[in-house]
Amino acid sequence: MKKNVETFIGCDSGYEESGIVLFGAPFDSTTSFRPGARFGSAAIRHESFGIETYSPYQDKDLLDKKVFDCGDLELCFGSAESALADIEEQTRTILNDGKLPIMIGGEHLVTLGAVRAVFEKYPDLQIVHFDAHADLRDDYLGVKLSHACVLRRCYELAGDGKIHQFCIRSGERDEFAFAMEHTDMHKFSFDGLEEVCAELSKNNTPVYFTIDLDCLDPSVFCGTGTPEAGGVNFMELLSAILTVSKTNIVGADINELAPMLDSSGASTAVACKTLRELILSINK
Ligand SMILES: [Mn+2]
Repeated sequence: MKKNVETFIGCDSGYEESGIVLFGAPFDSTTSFRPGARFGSAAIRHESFGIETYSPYQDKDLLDKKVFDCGDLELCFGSAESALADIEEQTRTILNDGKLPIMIGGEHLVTLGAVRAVFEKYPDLQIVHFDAHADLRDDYLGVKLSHACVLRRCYELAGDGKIHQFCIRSGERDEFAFAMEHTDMHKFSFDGLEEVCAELSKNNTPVYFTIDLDCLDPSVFCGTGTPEAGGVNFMELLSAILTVSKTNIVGADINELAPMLDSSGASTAVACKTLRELILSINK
């Protein structure tokens, strides 16, 4: 007899033997528009049984990899700082055990907790960021710890020119001005990604890879808090993930699925497939 414990499909190896560790960060307390991302990680795990473990794109199978899924963290909904501290601690533990963390959000602020721990281990860290939104506000309604500010907080750790942003098509004028000075922003598409990743690979630079699923067009992925027209399609995202996978990824996340906002379930299925391809693409 075995316990009936739900993991992402094909990710039920033991902790010791696994190179990749999945965990959920079900937090959405700073969502500005439509909440629900706190249910993202559980929905991805549950609905993953609707997809295959095998990827015909990569000719790889999750059953051939050792991946441990430790479920969702129990995060304090009222306190962003407390939730981030728990995410940071979890990420630090996984890294110290020589494993690669992949976090399933949650809203995008959760990325900051993981990046804090990854940056501590890899001070020369660079970040590859897919998103519709710049997320570079200094504060949002006076609050510094908001999903709208998450890359600005990451910038304060990583420094000038270390954050590579793609598909960005929404933000305040000030955020785009800030990006001109301080980040490597590529608007609307993945143009320039090959060159950025070639440069990162050349120097074996440690990379944290954060995918806000709202980089996808709402016609592909509408189950999200702040959908933004004019996004990329799934095959473009897949191709971009495979490009980033050639770099030295040391941590990753996918975030901003709010499953209840798409009653068809298609957005959750898209998130599951994206996560499968991300896991399979990482050579660990
Ligand atoms: Mn976004």
